[in-house]
This record gives sequence, structure tokens and C-alpha cells, in this order.
Amino acid sequence: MSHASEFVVVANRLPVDRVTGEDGTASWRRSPGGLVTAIAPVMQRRKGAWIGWSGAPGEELEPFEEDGMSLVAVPLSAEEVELYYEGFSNATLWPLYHDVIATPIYKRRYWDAYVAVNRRFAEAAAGVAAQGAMVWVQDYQLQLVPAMLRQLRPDLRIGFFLHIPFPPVELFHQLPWRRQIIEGLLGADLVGFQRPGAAANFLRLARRITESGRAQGPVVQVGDRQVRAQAFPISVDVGELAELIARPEVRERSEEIRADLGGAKILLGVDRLDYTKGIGQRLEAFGELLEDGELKPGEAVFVQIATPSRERVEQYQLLRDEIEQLVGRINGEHAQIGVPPVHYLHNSYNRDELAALYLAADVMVVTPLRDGMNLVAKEYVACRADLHGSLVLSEFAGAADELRRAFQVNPYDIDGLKQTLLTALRAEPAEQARRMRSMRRRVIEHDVDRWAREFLEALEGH
Ligand code: ADQ
Repeated sequence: MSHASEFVVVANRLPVDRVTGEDGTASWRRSPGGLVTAIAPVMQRRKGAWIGWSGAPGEELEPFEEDGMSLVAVPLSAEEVELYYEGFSNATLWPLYHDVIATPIYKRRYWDAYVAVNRRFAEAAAGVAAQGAMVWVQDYQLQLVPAMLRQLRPDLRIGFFLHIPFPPVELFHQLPWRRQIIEGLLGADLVGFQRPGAAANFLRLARRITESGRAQGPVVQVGDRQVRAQAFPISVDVGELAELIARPEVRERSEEIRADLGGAKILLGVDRLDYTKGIGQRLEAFGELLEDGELKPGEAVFVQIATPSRERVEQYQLLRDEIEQLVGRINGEHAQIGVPPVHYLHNSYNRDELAALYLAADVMVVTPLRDGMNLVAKEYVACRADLHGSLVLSEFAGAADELRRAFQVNPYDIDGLKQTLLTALRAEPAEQARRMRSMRRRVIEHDVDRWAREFLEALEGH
């Protein structure tokens, strides 16, 4: 492999999904999502390469070009998917970094695989980066890559961005490999987080480990290098969403959804089916409002879209059963024929359908128990150019820092959540518009392009 790329992104997954045509031929399609959209123009301008797993266990692929990007697949065996991805990434780090909502599983076999796979990603990056190139490593699956890569290629400028929360010292200290993770991250020149509090948590830990004491500003001294840690709140592709909601078929679909639901007020949840998202809490609160008679069946419906996620991890299987039971109980108690109060859809939808749902929803309910940012909240705001609708938002989502005019809520407080749902449902149009206008200003000015630009400028200027 030649050392050719001036800009390299390293992420668990490649930014493309395989699609199989009707004639059985396979091709690639750019994955949906803001990260790819934000980074693709930079990739195309700077002869970029993206390093990631294809998503198929055991698959070996030659580097290929797609969409003006050069893609380098890192192979993972089925066993590595189980130990590094489902194990250390999603059964150890994910719950630990989300306030131990579920109990993290600490297994040495998981850790060994995490180290081996991180090394493979670092070697792949070292193999494609041009002299002095900029490398941007993404997320919790690859926290050892910065230090491994620096050792292989001290000439590179290395950035790292964590998409999920970074826990307080007291929780992080549970991790048997805490020192290695911090040292891994300290291989970067710039470590980006969603919230200032996360950057502060990291700085505290890093200063303790390096015994560097308090430095000036948000930096840690590591030998003769300075590592900077700072918040760069991620955002959505406002332009893409504006284009979607302008399409006549999206507007028609939104009207159709409203008509299908019989003119009831619509509360909407859109999440990966994950125990951090607070899906149970919001359904519980809605069920109690029906129980108490605060809401009449037919007056309001709850549409919960839950994308299947990490289905081989046990905690996710348990969660699915729990949510499905809860939905069954609420509908069993409160449905009238043809009018179930909860519409639960365990499926993934395309962007058109999501935009139509956002446009149809009177109240968007985003109640994570902990969330790095939560893009759904920002997508809803970006779609409501009509200034209608209310956003109920957990104070434990990163988005709460910016969306101050949402109806903010502590999702553990079921009474508070019930009250907030009612207030949001009953907000006058003028109040909805006031809140929405202020939130839209923030999201429109701070879209995902700006996020990528600010991170890369900070890295370049480091
Ligand atoms: P996630 O935990 O996946 O992301 P989120 O930020 O809400 O959470 O992003 C989910 C994305 O998937 C959104 O763009 C949403 O539209 C889409 N989506 C959700 N359900 C869908 C469905 N049923 N069909 C189709 N699309 C669906 C992690 C962190 C977040 C952080 C992001 C980005 O956990 O805190 O905001 O990364 O950094």
C-alpha cells in the first residue's frame, strides 16, 4: 500500500453499506448519517482515505474507490466481532460510559481482542497516510489507535473524537484497563468530546496518570507534546433535512400519517433500541397518563420507532422483551378497537419516512438516561421550519446544552415526565413557535459542517 492520503479517517465501520440489486449483483451505497456527509467533501478535496470494517465478519477486501473516497477495509473475524465489538465495545465500554445504566462486563478475553483489533486499525492507517498527514480517529471502539499510530508514525497529526459521553473519574476507575485507555487517547494531538463536562472528566484523569499537574488551559503535557481536550458538539445536516421537508411526497406522507392516526395528537420517539434511550420511562409515563385519565384514548397516540440494534448482546435482548411487554400491557389496558394508543415499530426507516414522521409529530419525546449528543432532537428541530411542535428533551442528552428552550426533563422522575408531556402537548402555538425559533437558530448556525470544520481547524492549528 502506498503512503498517499493527506487525510485519513479511521472508524469502526466504512461509510458505505452493501446493497444487492435485483439481479443479485452487489454494490456499495453511502451510509446515511451526518458523519459521512460532513466528512465526504473534505475527503474529496484532500485525497482522503477512510479505514473501517465492511460489516461482514471474515470478509477480506482490496482497497477500493467509492464516491470519490478511497476505502480501506479492515477485516474482522467472527470471533473478533464477538469479543472486540459486541464484547469490549458494546458490553464493557458502552454501559460504563453511560453511567453504568447496565452493568459493564469486564472480561480479559474482550480486552485482548480490543487491543489486537485496535492495532490492526492503527497499522492500516499507518500504511495509507502520507508524510505529515492528518488522521481523524472516531469513537469508543478505537481509543487505543491514537497512541499505537503515533508510535508507528510520529510524523502524523492525530485527532480523536468521542461520540458518546466520557464518564466521571469515579466510574471510569472501575475499568481494569483504565490506564491503557487514557494512554491510548493521549497519543492524539486533539481529543474532542460532545460536552465540556466530558472534556473536563478526561483532563482530570489524564493529569492524574501523567502526573502533570494543572497546566494552562485545556491541555495535558505528555513528554514534550501537548494534548488538547475540548468539546465540539456534533450536529445534523440541516441542508439535507431542509431539502427533504420541501418535497411534496414527504408532506403528503406526513398528512397521510396524521390521517391514519385519526387526528389524535402524536407523540413520537425515534431511537435505536438501546437501554440508554429511556424508551421504557417515556412509555411508562404515557401509560400512566392514560391510566389517570389525564389523556383519553383517541386523544393522543404514542408512535415509537425503535431501530433494531446490537441484537446479539444479551442486555439488548432483555430490553426488547421488556419494551414489548410494556407496549402490550398499555395497549391491552387502553386500546379501543382500531385505536391502540401505542404504535411500536421495531424497524429502520429511510430518511423520507423519518422526515414525514417529524413533520407529523406534535411532541417529539427524547428522554435518554444518558446520551453523548442525540441527533434525533436536532433533526426534529431542523425539520420544523413551520415552527409547530414541542420538543421534550432529557437533561442528560448532550443536546440539552444547546437546546435550552426545549421542555427539559429528568427522565428518571416519572411524575415530572408526565407533567412535562402534558405541558408540551398543551403548549399554545405562539409558545411552541417562540421555543422552536430559538432552537432552530442554534441548530442552523451550528450544523454538522461547522462541527467538522471546527474540529479540523483546531487540529490543523495545533
Ligand atoms: P446514536 O446512539 O445512534 O449515536 P443518535 O444521535 O440519536 O444516536 O443518532 C441516531 C441516528 O439514527 C439519527 O440520525 C436518526 O435519525 C437515525 N435513526 C434512529 N432511528 C432510526 C430508524 N428507526 N430508522 C432510521 N434511522 C433512524 C451516537 C451517540 C449519540 C450521538 C451520535 C453522533 O450515542 O449521542 O449524537 O452518535 O455523534
